[in-house]
Amino acid sequence: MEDDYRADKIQVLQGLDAVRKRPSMYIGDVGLRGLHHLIYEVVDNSVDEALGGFCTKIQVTIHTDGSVSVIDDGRGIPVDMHESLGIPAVQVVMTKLHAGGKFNNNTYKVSGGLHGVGISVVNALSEKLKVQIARDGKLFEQDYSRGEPQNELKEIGSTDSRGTKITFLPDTEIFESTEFHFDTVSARLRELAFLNKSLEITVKDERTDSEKVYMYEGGIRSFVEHLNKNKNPLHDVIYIEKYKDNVMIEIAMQYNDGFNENTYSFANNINTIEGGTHLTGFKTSLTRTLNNYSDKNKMNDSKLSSEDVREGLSSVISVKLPEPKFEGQTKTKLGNTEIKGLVDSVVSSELSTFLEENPQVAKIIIGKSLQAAKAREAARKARDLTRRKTVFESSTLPGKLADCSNKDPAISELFVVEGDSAGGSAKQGRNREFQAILPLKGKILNVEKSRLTKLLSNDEIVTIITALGTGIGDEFNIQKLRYHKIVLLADADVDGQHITCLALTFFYRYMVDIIKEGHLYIAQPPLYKLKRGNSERYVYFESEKEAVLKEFGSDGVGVQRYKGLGEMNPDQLWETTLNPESRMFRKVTIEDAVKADEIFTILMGDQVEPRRDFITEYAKDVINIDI
Ligand code: 0RA
Repeated sequence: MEDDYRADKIQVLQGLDAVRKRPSMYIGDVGLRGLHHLIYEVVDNSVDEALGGFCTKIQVTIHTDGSVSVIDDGRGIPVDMHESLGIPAVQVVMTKLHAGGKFNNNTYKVSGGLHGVGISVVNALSEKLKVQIARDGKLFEQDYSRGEPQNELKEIGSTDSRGTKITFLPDTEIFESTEFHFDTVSARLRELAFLNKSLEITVKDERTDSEKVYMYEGGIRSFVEHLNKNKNPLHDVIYIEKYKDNVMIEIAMQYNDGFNENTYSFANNINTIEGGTHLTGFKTSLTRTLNNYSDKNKMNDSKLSSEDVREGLSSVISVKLPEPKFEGQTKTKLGNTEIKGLVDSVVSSELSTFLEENPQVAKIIIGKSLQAAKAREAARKARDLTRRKTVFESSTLPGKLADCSNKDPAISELFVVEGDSAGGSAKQGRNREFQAILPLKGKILNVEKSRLTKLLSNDEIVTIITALGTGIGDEFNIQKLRYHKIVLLADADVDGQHITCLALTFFYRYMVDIIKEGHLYIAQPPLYKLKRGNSERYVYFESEKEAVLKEFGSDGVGVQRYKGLGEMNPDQLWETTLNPESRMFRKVTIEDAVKADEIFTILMGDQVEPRRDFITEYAKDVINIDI
């Protein structure tokens, strides 16, 4: 106890110099991710107010000067004097690391969670920050710059509302870029609205005059409906909500007629991408509960596996607990051991009650799982019959693969190239020391519509898997990956985008770890070559073209438009697309897995309407979406 007390004291007294010296220690990095983290950090404090029942609305605005404001209708940050420090409490919150925790004894603090470091970190990393507080009938205001107060907290008027408004301008001395992305911000805010039912979150972008309002009475039930929006759900969403041992447990689940599992887990509103004890508890319990039910009702004689019961399942697991421990490489794995048993017991009792009370839904779910079990068994038999060693383990690499000579995966690159002719150019143009080329014929199979069994009978797919070396399905092993950069290279036209999208679907569905570990890239071949006299310039984006034309002057400029990769000779392909010094790659991330899944489903699924709407809306840049 005494030690805790001392630690607290030390934390409160720590200033912000450390934050400006080593920002990445506090916000992860100083790239786009870290930049956006500033907004989330401020919003998390408002969400904490909402979790305590004091706040119902949060409004986030991106202003034209690049600053952002976050307004909430919570209690307002306290303004009374801090006893020992002799400054207003708000100034403590703004200038001392971890100060928030001292006052705010909400049970589930979200701020202070992942990188959770408190508003003071945002203050330290902002060129300017203004805090405005409405509290006790009065309005207060104070300004800061790079963490330093620029004036004393002033009372500037009276009001009958309450809340906090924080406006900050990220520091260009710290961040690589200070331009916020509306889509990134609004995706996270929508997620927060799903996770905190009835909380209204508005996001505005004054640069483009756009606005979105998110408010879900159904909370994660609405989240699951959203996940299944473009699929064919088999029943109404099943929802479990239970408060036990100081932990709030919420689960929403719904099966659809597809084959993919779509599970999202959260702890204190943080997306636990690496899973953890809450997810394990849920999976274990789901398998056991469904097996118990089907045994009891004599619905099958063989056991359903954990995979069987999750085929076609969309689900969201959200827990809120007092002291979350985050582990794993990206600190997104919930480590609290007591949570596994807790979730397990809650799901067991609630779900078995649900099944007893809704036998017709139970029948659908068990039937669906049984089908999955049969398909899996058939696939296993087929595999065992045709080969002792799987195709993927065999040492023969596909004939079409022009492998690189270096065998070190860390420096090896695999280019998956659309079409034999472009493949030919790429083979000649590459650096064969570390660049391998795999040309693919036509379109690869639409994996959204196929089960693994069918996938394995498709030549192009098998070729990719063999070249990668990882195997697939139960046998997938990322340790065996032969190239740490896998680069999709297709024409910059609609067909090319379609092929890229198909390939992304394949990786997303069957080798998601390759994306998660950052091994997948999309190459961006140039759209034009502009030439004047001896100067040449490749142009990769439509928006760049005008500027280059201006620079070159209007007359005597040759404009060559590349319609396909095949139009480039091997040297040009090297120079524009393969050469690490000059090429343009886009790393594929799962920044927004919900959105990625939506896109894949719309583009690949069997519902025609949403696909047409989507393509009409995004026709120009179907794959230019943050995935
Ligand atoms: C400390 C204590 C209290 C509220 C807050 C901080 C608070 C912080 C932020 C940040 C953004 N919005 C906020 N709203 C509240 C509780 C003080 C009390 O008991 O009234």
